[in-house]
Amino acid sequence: MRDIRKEYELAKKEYAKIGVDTDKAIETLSSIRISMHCWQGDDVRGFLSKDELSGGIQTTGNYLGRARNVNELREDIKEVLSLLPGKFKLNLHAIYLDTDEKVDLDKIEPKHYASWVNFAKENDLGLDFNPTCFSHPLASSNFTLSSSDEHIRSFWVEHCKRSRKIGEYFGKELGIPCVTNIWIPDGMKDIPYDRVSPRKRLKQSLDEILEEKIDPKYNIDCVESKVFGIGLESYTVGSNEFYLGYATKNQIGLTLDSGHFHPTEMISDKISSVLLYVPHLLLHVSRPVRWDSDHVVIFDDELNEIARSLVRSGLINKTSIGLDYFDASINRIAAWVVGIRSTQKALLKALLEPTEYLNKVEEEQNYTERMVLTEEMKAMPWGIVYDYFCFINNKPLGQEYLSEIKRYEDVVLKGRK
Ligand code: RNT
Ligand code: ZN
Repeated sequence: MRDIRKEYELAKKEYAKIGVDTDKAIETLSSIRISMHCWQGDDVRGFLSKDELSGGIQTTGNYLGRARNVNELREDIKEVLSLLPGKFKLNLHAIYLDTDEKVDLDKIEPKHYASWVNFAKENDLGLDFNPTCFSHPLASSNFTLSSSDEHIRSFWVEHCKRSRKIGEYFGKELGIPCVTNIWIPDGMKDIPYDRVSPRKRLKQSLDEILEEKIDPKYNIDCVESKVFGIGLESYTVGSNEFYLGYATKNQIGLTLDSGHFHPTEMISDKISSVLLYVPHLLLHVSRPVRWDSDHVVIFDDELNEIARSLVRSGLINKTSIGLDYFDASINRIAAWVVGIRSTQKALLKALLEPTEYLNKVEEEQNYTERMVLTEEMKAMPWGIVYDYFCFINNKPLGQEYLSEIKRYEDVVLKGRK
């Protein structure tokens, strides 16, 4: 049997030697609400219609136990939360509305999401929101906010306007700002002739959507770029340059998704640049494997680099951290738990650096000490500090949660045929 308190005391002493306060790192980690994406639980299907997932994104796999309705999804989310230390937000898409009414996306209202607010209150969660501009008959042309068809364009403008109001409602109800993120799939499979007109229309649509001022105390607007989607390989209307310019000019938030750049291009090095120009950053932490494949987030180099960028630059307060992946080939509860715990570990590891000291060392151009320290820090006992964080929150240590996930699979998930 491990004596985790004793292990922690030893780790704490080791960190004290390099001037790091482990208690403080745990306290900071506890204050970061990672946003858990609801769509991992049901392969991005939602409850609006039976329409297939579209828009250039794809879930692969058919592991048993997909949540088929709002109750099952909530049951799963609660199961995940029971295995995680810390506080969270829940990230909803518009298609996860909970109502008996037959409402289309241009008619959604706060009341259709009221039960999620209750759920959030019961489970001490903040809420984030996303208009769903895909998996819908009016998105079948692969043009939404940039459509040349005025009927289609205005439908999506209305949907996005209403989405912001739902975000505002969440923020007011919960006292935690809602981040409302606009991502659209708009683009072309083959080479466009006219690259500018769709972008002009997207700009116009965003101007209309954002016309009503909403207090960022309640709702923070973000826009998410992409390099390409499946079946949309040749042209993406909402490119990085498009949204970086738009967010800077209009002083709204920018979303960086780790899967939305060229395969060797990392988002970690973009954080400190873009936050000089936009007031808020939303990260969609994902894991691209050769393309925007949305694999489960793991404790890899880029995840660590993202966490370091945030912590070292002191920019964590201007950043929201959301997860964005959808793997249907493994137990979905495990997929969530692994991604969230890995993200917490990366943040903690970064919080356990002697940041001020290393900044000074670097300023003095003492690159030898910088190298020695950053290398030696890699083998510091940060894992014990994470275990202790789990321990004081009464949550499973290490892989202990696997047996509970197996039990849940047997008792609950297997019954979902
Ligand atoms: C798609 C974007 C977008 C979606 C979610 C479901 O490439 O990453 O954020 O994954 O909104
Ligand atoms: Zn994303």
